[in-house]
Amino acid sequence: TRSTSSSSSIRKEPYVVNGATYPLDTYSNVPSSIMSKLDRNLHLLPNHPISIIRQIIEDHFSSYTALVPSSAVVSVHQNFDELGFPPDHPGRSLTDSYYLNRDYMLRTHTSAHEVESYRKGLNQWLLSADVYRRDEIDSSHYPVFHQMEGTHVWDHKDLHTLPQLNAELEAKLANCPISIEDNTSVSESNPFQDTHDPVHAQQITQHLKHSLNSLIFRLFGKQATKDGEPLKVRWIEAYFPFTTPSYEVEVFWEGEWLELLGCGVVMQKTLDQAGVSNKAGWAFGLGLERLSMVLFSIPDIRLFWSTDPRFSDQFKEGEISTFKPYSRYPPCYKDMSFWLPAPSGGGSTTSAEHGAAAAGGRGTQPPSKVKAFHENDYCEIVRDVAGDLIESVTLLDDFIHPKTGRQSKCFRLNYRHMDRSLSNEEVNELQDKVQKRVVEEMGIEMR
Ligand code: FA5
Ligand code: MG
Repeated sequence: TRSTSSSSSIRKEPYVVNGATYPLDTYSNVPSSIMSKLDRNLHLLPNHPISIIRQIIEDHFSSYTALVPSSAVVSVHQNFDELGFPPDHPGRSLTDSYYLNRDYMLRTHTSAHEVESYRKGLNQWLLSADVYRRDEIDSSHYPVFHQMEGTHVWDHKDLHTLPQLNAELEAKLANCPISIEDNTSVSESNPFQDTHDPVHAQQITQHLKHSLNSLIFRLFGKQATKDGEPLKVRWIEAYFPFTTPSYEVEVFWEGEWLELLGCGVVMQKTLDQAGVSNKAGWAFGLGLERLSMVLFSIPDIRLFWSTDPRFSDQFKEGEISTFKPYSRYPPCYKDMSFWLPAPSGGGSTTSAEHGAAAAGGRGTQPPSKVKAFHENDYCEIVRDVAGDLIESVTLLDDFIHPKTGRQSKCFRLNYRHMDRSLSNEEVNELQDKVQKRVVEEMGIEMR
């Protein structure tokens, strides 16, 4: 019989984190390569770009309490249930998230700490942490990244101060050289909440937008004009189970729109769970790597994990500087073609985005014996074998045999060492290991 997840066949010992033991079950799917990232804390490392950006944001929102959670392990309840994620939300699936077991997981977003933070009675807080998602492999995706959550809530009796606060923020933004496009509107699909006075909801939304625009101004101020053109930022409508209305903010960078953050007016249900029903306000969650890559011109997300002094010596606390690339060692690619196992229903999806609407039929049930092929499972094995030596995995060919109906795929695995040249023998050895494991664990057949 085949194992029901990609790593339970390999792992025999329960997970131990901060002295707590998490017994394995059919959900357990965190490989040791990921477990080893739990104590890296790049967001707290002095002179690291992720930490520099964190500090600048904390400095900008100086009246907000900066929180750091103790561990990346949260309950499924904290990460999803408490925030109103429906049982069949795609983010919950074993192909998209890391589970220690059916009850505990590695947080997929810093929002997992919203309710406990509101429960502390804080009205303005920031919280930075490492977050974990199973994902594809390329220059902007890594299974561990860092987010910062920020919120500002008010006691209902203090909401009357909002017009004054908004006026102050507007004055500060008056000479902002950034082009901010906002065509969002409040509509049936992105409504105010029934329990909110629409005037207050509007003022909270304004405060959210002004606060984040002023943060963007602070971060991008020096590069506000690129090649004579003002930097372009846009607000778009979004959906999250725990906010409404909801938005995302994107910046136009290197020819495309790059998503920086998600945000919205906090669902009253979320505040009720924390025992602070008398409050209302907003929350955002931003990607610290996304901001750092743009602000420091860092071309590859794996560089953040490098311990090469040619990387780490380039950055200094409080300063946004331009990364000077050092010569990279040559890449080496190998292709792998295989037949997929016969399908058994279940299907596959691709989105781990936390705004995604629920997709049918993919709850937290452990998968059936013959699992549908999912690219994230494949990439995970590649990463477990090759670690940071794998630069990208790209689909070259997807083919269905006209007679047998069997499906085959061909992937190109691009290997590169950050600090030296890889030999062909070394890469062949890695490729062989990957091949062996995917045959054993995914039931596929090499062509
Ligand atoms: C969330 O994670 C929500 N928790 C954000 C939120 C918080 C909404 C509070 C409302 C209120 P999302 O999955 O879109 O949403 O991720 C938020 C940000 O994290 C993205 O905008 C992006 O900057 C960053 N991010 C998401 N996925 C990745 C990834 N694979 N690699 C690097 N950064 C990522
Ligand atoms: Mg998003």
